[in-house]
Amino acid sequence: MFANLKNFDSVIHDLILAEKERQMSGLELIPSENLVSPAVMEALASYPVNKYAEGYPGHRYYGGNEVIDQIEQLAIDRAKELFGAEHVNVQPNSGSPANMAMYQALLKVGDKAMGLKLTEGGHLTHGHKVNFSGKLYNFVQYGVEKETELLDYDKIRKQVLEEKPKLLLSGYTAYPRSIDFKEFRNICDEAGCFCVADISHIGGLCASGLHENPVPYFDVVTTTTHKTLRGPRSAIIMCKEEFANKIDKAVFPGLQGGPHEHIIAAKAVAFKEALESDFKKYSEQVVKNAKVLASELMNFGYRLVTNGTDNHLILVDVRKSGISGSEAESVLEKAGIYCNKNTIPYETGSPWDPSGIRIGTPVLTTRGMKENEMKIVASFINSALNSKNDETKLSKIKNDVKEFCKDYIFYK
Ligand code: DSN
Repeated sequence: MFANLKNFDSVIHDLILAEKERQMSGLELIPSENLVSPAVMEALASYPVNKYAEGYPGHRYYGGNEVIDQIEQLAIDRAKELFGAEHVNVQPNSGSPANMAMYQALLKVGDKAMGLKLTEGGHLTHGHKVNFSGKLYNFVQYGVEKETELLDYDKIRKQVLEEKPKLLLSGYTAYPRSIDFKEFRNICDEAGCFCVADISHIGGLCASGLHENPVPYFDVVTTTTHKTLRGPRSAIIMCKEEFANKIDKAVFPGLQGGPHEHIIAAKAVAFKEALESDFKKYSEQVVKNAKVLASELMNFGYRLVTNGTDNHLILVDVRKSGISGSEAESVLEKAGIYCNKNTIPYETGSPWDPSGIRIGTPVLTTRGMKENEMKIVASFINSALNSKNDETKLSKIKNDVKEFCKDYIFYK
């Protein structure tokens, strides 16, 4: 594989293979990552990469798009079927531009919108002041409850009715519990505002029925395609027909230029995979694995935000175990276990040195691991965190992790 690359640029070739080796010999627990299938990988490195196709199927600013149109239309049709969407735009290059296009379609600069605070599970593009969303729009943030670390829908309703935003955003990046999308729809109906969601993290779970799917009854829903959905690094926007024109115009010409059609082809392949019955089994296993990993960690004495999980992700409050989130991330990395430091609700640290780590099960489940393996993974995590000052022990754990991973090599 990669013979031409090896011949022409052995440095990049070797680095690419070193990254593959890292992925296969360690435990990737970052919940926003996954492993694409070889079929998706092949579509990614393929001929549509060469084509300019500004516009949409049947309406392009360049000639020679008769094949590209078929690829993009298949991606659209499959995404519609997968999520029960009236309209889908498959061109956004990633999650942030998808959200940018959604806001551009529905809001004017300066309009009021509401999203969950970053430190309590929201995303930068959900209104944080350092991000375009917080700079261009008047974002008011809602939070989770201090005691339960859960959303309180009555409080959110009250805040929405007081603030009167033009748009209410739900869907999060670090909320380990199910979201009551029906309740969000009711709140938006009462308040008369746009009802939108960013389901980037739980997209695959929504598609396979493991989480309530807001797409059929929300105004606009964005999702990345590379997390639980297990597709290429990219995004889509789904909406009701009445918003279709505004969304399409916001993506192109409003924000992006030529769509990345090789990635759109890979998205179409991923959607075909997600429409198959195996994907539902995969999603079920993702959730089962997360529940077992969460309960094993609690058995070891770790405090989890909300004391568990309903989805694919777990937030561990590691400060209670005498270590900060950034230290924990780096100690685990030395043991070949990859996670990300993360703020927890009512954070007392900073985003650079927060109290938590965020872990999840999409990658390990793709590699074929099940409940028993999660028990072993929890014990690797616990041993590594307990060996934080012992480089020799951490390097031994890294070797043990590598041995363990040999039975779960996804890319041969
Ligand atoms: N960076 C993604 C995540 O890790 O959740 C969200 O954009």
